[in-house]
Amino acid sequence: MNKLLASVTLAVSILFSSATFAAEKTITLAVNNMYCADCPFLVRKSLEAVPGVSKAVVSYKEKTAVVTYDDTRTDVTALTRATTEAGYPSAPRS
Ligand SMILES: [Cu+2]
Repeated sequence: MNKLLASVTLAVSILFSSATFAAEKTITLAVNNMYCADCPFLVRKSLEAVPGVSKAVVSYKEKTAVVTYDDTRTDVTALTRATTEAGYPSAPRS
């Protein structure tokens, strides 16, 4: 009984952790070419269109995009490509 309970608990915790922390990552990109207050909107839309991106917060003032994404579905290259194709070349901020 204890053994069964332990394996059920283990299974549930594995299920839970993969669902809750599905390899979610956050990265800050330095974004070029944002010259007016409408630009951040376009940058955000381009990032949110990438499958796997759950959140993109773009700052016109800071010239950055903070992107939350599932790294099993997308990667940094896809994110920078998306903004670049929208007219805003970006790179991970060091
Ligand atoms: Cu603009």
